[in-house]
Amino acid sequence: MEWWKDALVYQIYPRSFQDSNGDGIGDIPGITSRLDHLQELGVGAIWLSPVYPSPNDDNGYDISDYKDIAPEYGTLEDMDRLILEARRRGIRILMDLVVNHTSTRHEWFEKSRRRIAPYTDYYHWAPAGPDGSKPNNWTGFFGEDCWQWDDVREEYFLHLFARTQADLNYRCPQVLDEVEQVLRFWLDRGVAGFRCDVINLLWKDSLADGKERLALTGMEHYLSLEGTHDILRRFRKVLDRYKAFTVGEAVFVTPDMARDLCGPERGELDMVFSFEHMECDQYLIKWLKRDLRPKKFFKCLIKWQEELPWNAIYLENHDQPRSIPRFGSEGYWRESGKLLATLLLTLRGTPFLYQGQEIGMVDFDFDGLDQIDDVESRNVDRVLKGLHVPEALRWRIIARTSRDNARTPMQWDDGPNAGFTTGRPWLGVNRNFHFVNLADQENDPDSIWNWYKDLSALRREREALRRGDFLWLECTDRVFVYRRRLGEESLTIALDLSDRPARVGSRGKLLRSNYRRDGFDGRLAPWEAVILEDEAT
Ligand code: TEU
Ligand code: CA
Repeated sequence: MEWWKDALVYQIYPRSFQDSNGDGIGDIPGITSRLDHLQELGVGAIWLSPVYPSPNDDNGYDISDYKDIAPEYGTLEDMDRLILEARRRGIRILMDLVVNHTSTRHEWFEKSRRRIAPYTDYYHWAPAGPDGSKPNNWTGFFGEDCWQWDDVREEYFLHLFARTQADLNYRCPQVLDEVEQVLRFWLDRGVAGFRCDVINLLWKDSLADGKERLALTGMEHYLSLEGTHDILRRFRKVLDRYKAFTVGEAVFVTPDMARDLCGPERGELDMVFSFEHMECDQYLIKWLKRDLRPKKFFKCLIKWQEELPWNAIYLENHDQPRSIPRFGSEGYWRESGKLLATLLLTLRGTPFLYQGQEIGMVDFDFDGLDQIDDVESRNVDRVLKGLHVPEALRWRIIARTSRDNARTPMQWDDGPNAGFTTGRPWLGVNRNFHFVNLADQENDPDSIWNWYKDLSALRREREALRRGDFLWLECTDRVFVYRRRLGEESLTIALDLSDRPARVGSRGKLLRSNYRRDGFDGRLAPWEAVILEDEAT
């Protein structure tokens, strides 16, 4: 029953996880060869970022065939084997469902642009205005405008993301049928469910002009609308037959919107990824970063803990910079890495761990834009260049926020290319792999890796950590103290997110600390995290 409330989910970015054939690109046999690592960590499910055929303009989020595996990642047989081998280790597989858009190389698009039935209206097509102007004033997510002219059809098509990611038109009933077939295709092969990409954008109510905004003009025409809820309830009917699980990536959601997407009575999603806690270190948009204000961060976490019965908990994914430089401190790399692990594994909800986080991987150490692959980063650089922003500043902006920070290859050991590939890696390996790698940390009882393993086991042992209530006790500009309680079982977690010692009011039997100490007297060292067993009152 609701296995996903007890599971730790591990996200794999296949391109960067493990290469098995020396072409420099991670692949499915590579993942299968590393399943023991995940089993040791106590992982209950893997979310696989897309492995379908794709021109890779957005690394697989531009899909050209939903029912196959990209040749560089392997074959359907490799996928079947991964599902089987994972199952043998008690690990479920979640596929990435990217159905807001397809690649413009998808057969549906190729036919739609030629007005071949029934594909004619699979996408949002619109003619140019009298002066050749775009159909509306909307702006896109990737720093470019969201209408692309198609010479074949002689109309514009809508793309909220990259120019080669055309938005599907859910007003056309066949589109929904197609997606339901995709769901069944993978569920029949034994996957346990889906992570649903930008799922709250599916339904566009009209293509009318939007309100001008700094970021994303037009979003009132597609953000979490009733049409999307209807689609999700349709999907649910298919999913229920397989008892399948879904987590939706929901951009710009408020707690109210999130509840409507995943409240248990809604019959839509099981949980969502919300973004508000990832916005505590920015001015207005993600490219304008500022120092983290811990109190704002804690308050945001508290708000989402209190307002949603259950949610996905995460600090990293393939779109975000690494968490230690961002929410922790590189000066206290080990301590803050363990503190963030503690936060992730003791909040109420399903924790999602991103590959490399379990060994404290940090942002890339690239020197310039030519080492960056990400389409979003490149677009944003182009836009900034157009605004005459000098190169050094452009690089600072991109380096701090680029999605490639999270996409550098997994650091397995201190051999060539960190054990990721015997060939030339598709994206640079961080040079710190000589001292940040799994093999070393396996041999070090005090490592971040062993801390994750230990806490993951503690979470499996202590039902209060999984199913217990959440109650916050202290929240200051650096200290966060909260309690998880279920029946008689009550645990208190106290965190100091600063380079200075702190005092908290809680006492109790010390279960864990990321410092060596015997008992707890209310004093926290810099970046200390403690878990206390509350004495019965
Ligand atoms: O991301 C959607 C999204 O809105 C952002 O997280 C995005 O990465 C960017 O930060 C916007 O500024 C999802 C996927 O996770 C991402 O990898 C894809 O590129 C995107 O959808 C399109 O499929
Ligand atoms: Ca490969």
